[in-house]
Amino acid sequence: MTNLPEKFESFNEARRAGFIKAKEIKESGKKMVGVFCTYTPVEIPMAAGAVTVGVCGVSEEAIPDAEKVLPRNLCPLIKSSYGHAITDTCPYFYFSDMLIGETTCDGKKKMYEELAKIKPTHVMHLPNMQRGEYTYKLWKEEIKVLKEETEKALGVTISDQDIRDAIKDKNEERRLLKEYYELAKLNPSPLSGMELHQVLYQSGFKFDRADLKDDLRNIIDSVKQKYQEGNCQNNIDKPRILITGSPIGGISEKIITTIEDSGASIVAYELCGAIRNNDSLVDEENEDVYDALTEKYLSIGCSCMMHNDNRMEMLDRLADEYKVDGVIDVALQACHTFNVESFRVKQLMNNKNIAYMAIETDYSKSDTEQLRTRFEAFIEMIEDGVCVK
Ligand code: BJ8
Repeated sequence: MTNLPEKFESFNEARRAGFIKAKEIKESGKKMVGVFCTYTPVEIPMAAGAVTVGVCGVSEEAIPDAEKVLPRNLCPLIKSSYGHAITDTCPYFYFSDMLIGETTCDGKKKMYEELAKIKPTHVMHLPNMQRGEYTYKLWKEEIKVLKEETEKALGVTISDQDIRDAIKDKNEERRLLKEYYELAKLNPSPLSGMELHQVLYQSGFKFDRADLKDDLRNIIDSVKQKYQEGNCQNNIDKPRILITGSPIGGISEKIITTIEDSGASIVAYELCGAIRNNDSLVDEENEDVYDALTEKYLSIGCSCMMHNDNRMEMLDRLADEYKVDGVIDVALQACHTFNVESFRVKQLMNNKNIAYMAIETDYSKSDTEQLRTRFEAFIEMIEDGVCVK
């Protein structure tokens, strides 16, 4: 990476460095809770004094082992997560005292059944829709059940004040992450797509909460200062791209680097771990902490939800705010919900006259050159003023 503040390095290495930190955390007597999804109200395990960590698999190495149990034509994220779990090759899974799953997609639901055989696993019953009083009550009740299950699993008591403190703490992180990714609204963006992605993704592996916030503050200030000094790697002519769809932690190199090598500037990720879960805060003023958490988490716009208007509204808004020229919609192999929903995203972008392309891929590198050809053609057409539909 070019002209980066030194602090970037600590983010680039956070996931790897976190392996050792995780061991230290466990040795200090703290609990660790593994989570898979943005719908998980992490404030509950945080309120229990636990460290939360994402345990979604991001490499293909463990997939052959997973395929001894799971079908081959399943999402790579699910196979990788399960494969690392059964081969003891994910330290975060290994150190987790408890896993929290959720009834999002079918593949993950069935994987949780298998994971529960090797690790204490609580699965939250997430409604399939976001509308209606019954749905709201169900999810609120589920958050209360999660609190009780976490207390039992970790041997602690969680008070409302503990949850309130965790809400405040997590909101502070969300505000900083948002301030960071919103730097890419500048034209040209001061950040490369990989810098944008790495800080968002790797933040989840910085376990010291105060250090994380300090590092984010420093990196934001440092990027701003360099930009004001005229130090920017992008130029104003690069097409501005928004990435949306399935999580890209396992395909970041293949997607981000290949797109930017093709001459574009990635300015926004409507993805989990990025804008999708950090755009809105939990209401700190709400006297009922469970209501506050229910409102926040139930509004997340993932394709697992029926009538997923929230994602469309967010995409519509982001496309304008980030002055996007093109949208690349990424579905992981066999991710039916994002694949099906791509038609709706395409219609939305067509109506806005924004270039759109959809791809489906997995964790292997075998399609990198094929994707490169497609990205190059897409970006060239944007540069030529053609709205790709
Ligand atoms: S809130 S995106 S983290 S469910 S595992 S759905 S890619 S087939 S991860 Fe997700 Fe929560 Fe939604 Fe976000 Fe598709 Fe694969 Fe399922 Fe996946």
